Amino acid sequence: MQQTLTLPASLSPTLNYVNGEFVATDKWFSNRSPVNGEVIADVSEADSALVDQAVRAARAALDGPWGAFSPAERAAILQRVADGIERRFDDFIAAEVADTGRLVEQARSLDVYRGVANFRTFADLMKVAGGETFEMRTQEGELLNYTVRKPHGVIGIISPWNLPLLLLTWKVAPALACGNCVVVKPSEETPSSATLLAEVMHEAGVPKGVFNLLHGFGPDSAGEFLTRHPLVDAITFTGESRTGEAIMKVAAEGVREVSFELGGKNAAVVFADADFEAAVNGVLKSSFTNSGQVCLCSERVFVERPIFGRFVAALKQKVESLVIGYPDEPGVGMGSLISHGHRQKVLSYFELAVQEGATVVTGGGVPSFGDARDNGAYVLPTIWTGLPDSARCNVEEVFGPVCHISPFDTEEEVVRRVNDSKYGLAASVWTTSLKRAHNVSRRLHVGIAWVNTWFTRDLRTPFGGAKLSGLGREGGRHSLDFYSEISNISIQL
Ligand code: NAD
Ligand code: 6OD
Repeated sequence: MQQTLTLPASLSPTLNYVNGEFVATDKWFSNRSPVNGEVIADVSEADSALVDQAVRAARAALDGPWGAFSPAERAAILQRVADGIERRFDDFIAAEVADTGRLVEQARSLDVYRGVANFRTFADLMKVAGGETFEMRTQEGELLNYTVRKPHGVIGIISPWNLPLLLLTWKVAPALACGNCVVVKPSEETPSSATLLAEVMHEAGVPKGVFNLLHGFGPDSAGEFLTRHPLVDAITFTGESRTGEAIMKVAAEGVREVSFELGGKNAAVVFADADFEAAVNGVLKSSFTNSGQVCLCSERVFVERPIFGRFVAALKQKVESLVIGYPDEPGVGMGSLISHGHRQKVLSYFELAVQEGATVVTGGGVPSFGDARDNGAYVLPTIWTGLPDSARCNVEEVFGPVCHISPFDTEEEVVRRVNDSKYGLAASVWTTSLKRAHNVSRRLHVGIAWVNTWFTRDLRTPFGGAKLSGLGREGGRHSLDFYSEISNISIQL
């Protein structure tokens, strides 16, 4: 089963999209399949001249027809973009799967599905977005205050490789809904679905310069050139916390606004009163979905002592029954990691865990297939126990299919241990006690706490992280607020 390892023909080679045209520079890099290590496309790397051209095109488009579109007209165009993704659903799945090695089923039900939903949601929200009004009496008479939303201008959007289309469109859709123009730089590991999105934007009649796409790397490449460009008014970034720190320093020049969704070291907390089967299946999902490469994945699992042994045994059995293989093979439950480089990082944590004294309950190595997949970026799903909370493997984000399980005795203790982290993105709590669900989830220092579920998303809700996990919130009106300049009009009546 290898047909999903090829890209739609229009992506060979993979080009930048600037001012309504697909363009190449004379610098190229290779997009390699993480499934078998083969080159699947050559990608044009944007140089600083092309980045400048893209940002200037975006600026100019603000003064063109786009600037005159009403919110309802912008919403209609976003719906056309959603229709366009739906029309080419299979191409998007092929692009996402070929770049990442993820399961076809996941690309269908999560990645591409959410790409469509992001455009539809922000189109709908923009149509009903209101403002604030305040009336007051002064000595001179009645004063009426009301707010209006204006676009910031040019938004620089930088996204990671782990959920490429989902995370890119999560930012592009609200930015355009609010009337901005965008210059986007997807991860160098995943240029394909973003390029298909450019094709859809083109077909949907998005005016030239409104959506621009640049390929390349971070430091001293397209990412850094974009964030440093003085005509970029605001930057929205998803990726590693360290990269966020670097971008924040750059954004300080010109006091530009930033929105950051960064790393995590998320916890799952399983109380003895939980629905046992639901909790085991929930943690299987929260630790191993997308080979553990979701910023929300639980790498720290805390299980109440009376059910600890039973839980470890049950999760081990489920993990060992996950079939690893080709993305479109029936019955496969886990694909590859994103790249050999990332596999090296994950394997270094597998080694470190042993040095730190972990018991390897299962996994800890690389699977062997006896075919081309041995050249891919696969690792075994892994469970550790026995490490102290202070071990590096319990402190640092691995971003792979791995979790450490520790026992706990009291609610107080587990809340303290979950919160004892530099990160604060997400947590999931498994319990049948309503009182405990409320009490524990509100005490966790995270941007989102799920109870008896994980990664279920209502796109109207705020999304983001505390501490090293991010800055600001996106989702619903929080996205509209970030992507708008809100002005107050104050009128003496
Ligand atoms: P990364 O930070 O290495 O790269 C992300 C993007 O930033 C890429 O497009 C990259 O080219 C670009 N980049 C890198 N250095 C840059 C620089 N100096 N200036 C401008 N751009 C630069 O992250 P990654 O490895 O692609 O993604 C994995 C990380 O993202 C994990 O830490 C994960 O937790 C995090 N993440 C967080 C969320 C969230 O919502 N909080 C979501 C997804 C991923
Ligand atoms: O669901 C979302 O909106 C979102 N931003 C998810 C992030 C997942 C991180 O990998």
